[in-house]
Amino acid sequence: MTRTLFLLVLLAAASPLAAQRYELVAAPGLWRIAAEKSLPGFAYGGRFPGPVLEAREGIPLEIVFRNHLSEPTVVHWHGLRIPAAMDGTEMSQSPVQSGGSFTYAFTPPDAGTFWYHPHTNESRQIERGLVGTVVVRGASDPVVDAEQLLVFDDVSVSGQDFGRFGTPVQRWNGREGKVLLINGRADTQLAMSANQVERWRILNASNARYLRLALGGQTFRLIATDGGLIERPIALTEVLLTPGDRVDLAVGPFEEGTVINIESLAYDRGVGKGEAARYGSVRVGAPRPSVARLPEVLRSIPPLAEADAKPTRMVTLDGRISLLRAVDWTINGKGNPHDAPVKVGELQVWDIVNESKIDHPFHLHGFFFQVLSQNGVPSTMRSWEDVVNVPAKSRVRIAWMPDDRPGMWMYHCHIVEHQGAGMMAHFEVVR
Ligand SMILES: [Cu+2]
Repeated sequence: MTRTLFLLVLLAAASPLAAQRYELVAAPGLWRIAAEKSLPGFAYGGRFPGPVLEAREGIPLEIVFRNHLSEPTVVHWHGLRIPAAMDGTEMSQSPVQSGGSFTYAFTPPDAGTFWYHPHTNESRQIERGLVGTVVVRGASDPVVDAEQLLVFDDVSVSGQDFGRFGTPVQRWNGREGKVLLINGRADTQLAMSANQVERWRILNASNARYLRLALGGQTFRLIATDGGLIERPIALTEVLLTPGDRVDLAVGPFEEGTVINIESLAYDRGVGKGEAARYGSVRVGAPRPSVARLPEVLRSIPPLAEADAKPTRMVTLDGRISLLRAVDWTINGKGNPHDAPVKVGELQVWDIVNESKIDHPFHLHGFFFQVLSQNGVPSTMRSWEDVVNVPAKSRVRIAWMPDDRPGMWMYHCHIVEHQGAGMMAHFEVVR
């Protein structure tokens, strides 16, 4: 008996699998978006954006969530490949009522940059500030000199409050605001040291605004996307992030004294001019020694299917004019349809066809996919994704493998007003 107890104690002390535990409270709070401007927001952990939940690949995570809002909510773990019961949607659990709580417990299987947000009344709750990130670290993360986590967002402001919610224009275009934020603040000034290479983890948490990110024309290297590291760093001067998207960039080295604009280039997603805009800047200070080491090969991603693989399913995105509601957004001709089940272990090749005149960012819950082609043109880069832009009048072919996590899942447009207006489907993964 004593010996067994001793062994148990030893195991508990030495176990590398001890769960990382967090408490997360959603509550009303004042969101200071600029020195002179505060908005009546909703905060996770009293912060805008919410706290960064640090996690490690393969180490259990437990998040005790408490709802101190006056309305129900649920917390969705965007991009994390976890059991269906922990997905945090109204499909997988009852909403957490005001004053209630729910414990999310899961083990993040992948290193990468993920995020959490409500899956109830998304347009209002996300806009009011309910956004946070999960950084899952892995054994093969490249060595960098420093790391910054940048949450890009926009808010529509009217006086000392948010602009009106639920307008017909928002239902059509998604809700865009004129105030552009990085980490909850307008006109953010970042600092970094000359001679160093930083890893910037970037999330576009906007309801609808696309971010065609550029750093004043400077070259940076893309090293990771939604599902973690890509195969090799890719040198770029711009990268497109739809709502819900993440990228990790290796930024620098730059020379001392350089000031670089953090901006979005003009992008026409079919709803007007999509003008260029500035979010903030980064000032490069005195040089410091660098220990950064970016390998030529980050990891290998085995292909799931050839670019011309035969599709097993078609998902058609479209919209139709509604006299009552301005527009209804549809999947395969229906609002919020129930799609056919998929079987564990059976390769899925889906054609996402956008018949409408505006872009839609397609998001699949709980599973990563590879983008095989767009309009028949094979992808030049292999990566794991959970969001992909489907441009107006275009076809994007993806492949994904349902692993053994049966239950109810969903896919939807990540312009959250479109999702709320019907462009969301659920389906079952069955054994
Ligand atoms: Cu959409």
